[in-house]
Amino acid sequence: MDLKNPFQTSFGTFSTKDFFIVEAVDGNGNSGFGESVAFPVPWYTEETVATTEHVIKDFLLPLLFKKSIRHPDEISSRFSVIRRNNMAKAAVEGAVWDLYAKRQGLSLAAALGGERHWVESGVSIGIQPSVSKLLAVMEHHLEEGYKRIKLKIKPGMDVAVLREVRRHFPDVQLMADANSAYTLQDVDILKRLDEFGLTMIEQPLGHDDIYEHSILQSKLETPICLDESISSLTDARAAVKLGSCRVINLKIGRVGGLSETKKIHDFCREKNIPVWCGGMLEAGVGRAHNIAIASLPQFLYPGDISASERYWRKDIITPPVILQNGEITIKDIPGIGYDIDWQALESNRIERQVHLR
Ligand code: OSB
Ligand code: MG
Repeated sequence: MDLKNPFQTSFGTFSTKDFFIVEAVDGNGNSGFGESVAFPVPWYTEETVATTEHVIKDFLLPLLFKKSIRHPDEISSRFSVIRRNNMAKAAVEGAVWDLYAKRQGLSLAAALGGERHWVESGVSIGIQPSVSKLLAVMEHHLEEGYKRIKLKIKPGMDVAVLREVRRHFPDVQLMADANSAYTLQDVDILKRLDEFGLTMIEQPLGHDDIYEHSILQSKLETPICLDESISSLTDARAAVKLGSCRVINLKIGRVGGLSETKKIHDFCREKNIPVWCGGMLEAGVGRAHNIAIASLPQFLYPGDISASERYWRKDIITPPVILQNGEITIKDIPGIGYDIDWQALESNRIERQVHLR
């Protein structure tokens, strides 16, 4: 699917999104849907669209079909013999979770233990060609009602940009995401960000680092939020124990599915670490899964869960995700809460595969 506008991060620019929609079908005419979130190039983490396909087809589906399951929580332990490949695992597990919720007559949010009836929405803004363009984009999204703004930063596009942004928008809930663009050598630059009152700075250092973030956090007032570095409950435990972050961005795909996301959520709740739901430029199915998980109680900051129209001219779900006063309502209907818009899906689909049990 073509993005409305290119999205630029410190590691690269995206203009399209390629993904799989996984449909899990039972014998009674019920269908559950999942969406893969890996990008075509392994810039963010090591997975790609192609590795997702290989791992799902050659390893995960044979494991899933080996014997029956009683609950979707069993899938992540069944898949644990396959190392990592978390986004591939999450796409399959997500489809089964949706199917399970529909069979139970529960919304996916309720099936996951969600308590909220709406989630607060934030927006992530890519690196812009100029500060004036950035201010205009921010203004536009604030008018739409978004409750918090996240700006992508990188060396050379940080202190001066944020100073201008703060001058124009002194009160907005603001944060910055570096996607691993800095090293500990940059500590002086990163300390200068403290004056802007950011709610947090996301993933300043190595994509796989936990230790150096603990050194950096001890030198910053701004809370560090980890994204790329947290791929499991084990990582979350290490990061919290070491003081590497004060907030965690939870992405279902990055940690291998909804069951692992719930475990990290529950651990963070016990440790008083706020979490929020990150985004991977999802189309509607992935977006609906994000909305459902964000209904859990420890999701304490607005997520990167914006309306369908933030990225898509026409989403593949109906109705599209919409914003009301900066919030998204969680629908009390079975499953993900949205129907597939088959016409929209077909107009973007380039292949189809059938795997029978
Ligand atoms: O680091 O959160 C990230 C987009 C692509 C890759 C990584 C990230 C992002 C975003 C956008 O920040 C989140 C979204 O709106 O889906
Ligand atoms: Mg991030």
